[in-house]
Amino acid sequence: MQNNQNIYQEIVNAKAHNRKLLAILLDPDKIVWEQLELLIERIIPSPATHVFIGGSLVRTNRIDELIIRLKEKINLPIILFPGNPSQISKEADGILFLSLLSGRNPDFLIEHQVKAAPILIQTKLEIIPTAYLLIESGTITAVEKVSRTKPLDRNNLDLTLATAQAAEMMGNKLVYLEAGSGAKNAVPTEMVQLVSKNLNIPVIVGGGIIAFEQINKIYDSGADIVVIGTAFEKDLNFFKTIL
Ligand code: 1GP
Repeated sequence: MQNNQNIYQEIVNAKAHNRKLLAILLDPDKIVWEQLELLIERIIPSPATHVFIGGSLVRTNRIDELIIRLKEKINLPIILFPGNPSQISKEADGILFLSLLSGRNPDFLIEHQVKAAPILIQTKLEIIPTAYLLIESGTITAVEKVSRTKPLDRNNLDLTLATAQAAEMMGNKLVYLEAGSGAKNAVPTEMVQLVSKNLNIPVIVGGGIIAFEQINKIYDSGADIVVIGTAFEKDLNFFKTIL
């Protein structure tokens, strides 16, 4: 399988050519192992350009195994999207090295990162510093509970923009606007538009995106990567249907 040495550069190139990217998010705890072959068969013809692996809390110790199985058949970069350092796997190609900048909990601003650094230094993972901004979405999400942080007000565009701008100035290479897995309301398109327009770094948008039109609207608003988790998890034919 391909050796993904330059995941971030590929994302930047895609942005430069207005080529939109799509990540399928797999939560290792929610994998139905008996259906893994089917899951893989559905990912291969899908429009996915990346596979993200992670969750707010992951209990299984089968992350390595999952990635090895995926890599046997899927020729896409596999990127960790971890809720904490226990979800690091050397089998992946890269990691979103997240800072939860919408919140003020030091564990998610620096503590987890300090714990992760000595582990990551021993891997070949491509490390992509990513500002993670949780946006209020109508209900309390798992990220909010686990991180014990408040999301940004979905109507406060100025504060979200200032947070995203600070994230870029701090050297983050991506901004992830997150409504939360299974969110009732996705990130507002006006917010995506404002942040994308004012930043140079690529913007990822995820949480509560369940329809084809919604994906297109978010791309049209300037998002570079859309993340689909729950919709595909609930219906392995999701991409078949929307195509
Ligand atoms: C969650 O943004 C991702 O971290 C994906 O959300 O599960 O709602 O697609 P969904």
